[in-house]
Amino acid sequence: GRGYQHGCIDVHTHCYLPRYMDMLRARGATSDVPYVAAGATPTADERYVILPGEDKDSTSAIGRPIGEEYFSVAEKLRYMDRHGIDVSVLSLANPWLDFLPADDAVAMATLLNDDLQEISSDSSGRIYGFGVLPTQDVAAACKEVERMSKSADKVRGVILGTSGAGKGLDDPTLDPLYESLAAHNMPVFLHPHYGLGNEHYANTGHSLFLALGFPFETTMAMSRLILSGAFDRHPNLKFLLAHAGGTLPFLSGRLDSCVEHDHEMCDKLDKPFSHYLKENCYYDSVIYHTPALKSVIDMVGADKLMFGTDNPFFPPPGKGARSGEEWVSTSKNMDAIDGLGDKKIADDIIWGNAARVLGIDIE
Ligand code: 5CU
Repeated sequence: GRGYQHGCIDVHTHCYLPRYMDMLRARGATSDVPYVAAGATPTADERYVILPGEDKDSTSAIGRPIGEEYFSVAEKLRYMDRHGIDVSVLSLANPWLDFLPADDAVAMATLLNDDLQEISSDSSGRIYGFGVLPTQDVAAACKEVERMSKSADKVRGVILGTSGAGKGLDDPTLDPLYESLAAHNMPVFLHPHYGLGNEHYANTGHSLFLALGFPFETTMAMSRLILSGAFDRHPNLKFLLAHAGGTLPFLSGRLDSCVEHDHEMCDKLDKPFSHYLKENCYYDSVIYHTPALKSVIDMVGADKLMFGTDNPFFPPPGKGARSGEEWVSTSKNMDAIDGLGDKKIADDIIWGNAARVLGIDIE
């Protein structure tokens, strides 16, 4: 182990729960993304085609192999043990329920959140969850928040993409949902899926879509949400931003300046733009680079960063993911935290901040 004082909580770790996998398999290769299709031979892994447009691009059209690391809780625990992770706050991965008709999304959300609560309850404290919401139907999403806050004690927040009810997160239609999440002290784990600037990534496989499109998408969604005044209306609303906040830590000074010099925009907000990045946001550590972590710490303080892995994405090649191999994507994120050279800060990122904010204790 790396000698962390308390243990390790992973706040960015996904699982396509079995019920969701069945739905993806049933969609099959004749449907639009996302879908899961059989492999080329009976013994080959199934293939997962997930990202918008990847089925149309020659460098990504066959998707990626998908195996137990994507959907098995036993495999998740094995991976956690291998990497010294004590607790995982599990979330469904993208694209969640975004592609379903509203009625199907509403029904599926309840079933998946019940699955998540059951898995967590049976895990002896190893697993907690971020629930999923049918944001196509805001009233139903509010009801689901209400229901989870009463009956799903292991669910400590929700994961949201950037589409909201179809018009983005700054859509005023979402106000009742934000109200409800803030009232129930449920943080939103904001995660990208759609990319931004996608016209520039042709013939680059998944690489630039994930490295650039994802963080640009988070940056834009959060910036628009802040400019909409949502955090003035809901000061207790908390967001956990994927991938260390996209590019927000690097751009916060420029955002402050540009907003301040646009009086119409500036007058809409009670506080400077970056105030909300400090008061209403937490950041995961999935950025693989010590200087990037330092820029989050410089912007908002070390008490706002939480360790994440993005497992099961970025696995070792071939069958490595299922044979107990080290995941370099995981150890690199731990190395970046160790590279800060401060044991107290490392302990807070690895354990303390998530434990405090999400109410997690050793069982
Ligand atoms: O590799 C990918 O496509 C992804 C993804 O879809 N979602 C995610 O969280 N990380 C990587």
